[in-house]
Amino acid sequence: MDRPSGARAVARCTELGRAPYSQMEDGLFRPYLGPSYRATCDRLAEWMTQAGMTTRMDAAGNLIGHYEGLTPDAPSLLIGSHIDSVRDGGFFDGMLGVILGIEAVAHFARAGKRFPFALEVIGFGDEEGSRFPSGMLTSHAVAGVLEAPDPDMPDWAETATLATALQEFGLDAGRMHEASRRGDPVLAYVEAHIEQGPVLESEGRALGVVSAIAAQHRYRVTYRGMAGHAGTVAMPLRRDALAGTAEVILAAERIARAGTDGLVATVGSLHVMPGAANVVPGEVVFTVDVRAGTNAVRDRAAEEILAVIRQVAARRDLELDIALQQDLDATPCDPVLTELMEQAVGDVSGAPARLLVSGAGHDAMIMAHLAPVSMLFIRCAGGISHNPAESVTDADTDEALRAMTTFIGLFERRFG
Ligand code: HGY
Ligand code: MN
Ligand code: MN
Repeated sequence: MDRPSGARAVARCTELGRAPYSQMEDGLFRPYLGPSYRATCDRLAEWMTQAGMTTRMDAAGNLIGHYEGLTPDAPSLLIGSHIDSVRDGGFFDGMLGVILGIEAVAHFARAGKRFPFALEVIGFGDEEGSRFPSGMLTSHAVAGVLEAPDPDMPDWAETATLATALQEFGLDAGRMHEASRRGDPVLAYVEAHIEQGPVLESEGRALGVVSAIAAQHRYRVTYRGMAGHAGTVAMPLRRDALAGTAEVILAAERIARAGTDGLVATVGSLHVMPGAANVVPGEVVFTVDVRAGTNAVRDRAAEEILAVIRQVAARRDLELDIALQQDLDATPCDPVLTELMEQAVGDVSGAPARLLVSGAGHDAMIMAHLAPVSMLFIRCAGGISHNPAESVTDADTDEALRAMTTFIGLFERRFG
């Protein structure tokens, strides 16, 4: 396949779904700054170069491909998504948006087409927070809104700190902020991403246009009780951290089920210590992820869940530590860009575009602090994501590529 196409984009995402581009033997885990991340950046840089771009790694470890505009000092249109993945994730979450950016540039390079703006394809290093407990770290750096990250922040596996991981990668934690594009002539940021939900498939549509991205709070909670012998500690005497956590999990589900405006709450990770069958759990570290279409609904639900967390700690005599790890406001996409994206989708699909709110978070939420943003959604089978069963079709991806190149043409007409 030597020409840009949906099929080539799918094939490339699939190639990157296994070793050496994955840290897992039998699935995909591509953590920020790990060896599989380095191998993936090298492969993407090859494809960027073949597409007529120059490439660089910025101070936060993001990979950037640059397709010159009509003049060297032309402003930039950024197109991108994230390179990292969740553990045992799908091949297309994030990566499809990076690859579609490369395919769109390759399409124009083959035609010898240049624009009054440069096209820059950016692969963000850390969106998922799957290596360090801090998602979207590197788009914060690019958007110029990175609050000095703790260089001693340990990764989830506690094998490295942010500083040592960056150092191994040839970067310096103290200079991550130099990735900032604040003050640069960045015209807009566009992200193509799988929907990760069932709407497009249920309506028989290949593409959708994102109107807004849901608000998010993510907490890391620690309950410390008392480890003890499972055979000898009487029930009334126990300070069982896991039993307490179980109460919180069910309360979070109950509160979210009763909510409105797309409210969802998830306890997704749970670390039980010491984790032995014959020991009363002494300590549990778990996460609580709360999202909704508006900040107000997110905040109300989060407060309700936090109140339960505190009540359970008091009643069960558990020490408590709560850390807010992710605090993302509901983010509307730029109305003018969204209209252009709707027009592009309408042109390629022959039907009025479907607007929808994204429950999943994206780097576009952060890039909105830097420039106007727009997002294109692509149907994924069963809406399945963060799961190796995640899949897209060549045909849908081809339609997405045509929508992206059409959008860039409309963008040139409007802003060129
Ligand atoms: O959690 C999210 O919404 C995204 O996958 N990081
Ligand atoms: Mn994801
Ligand atoms: Mn994603």
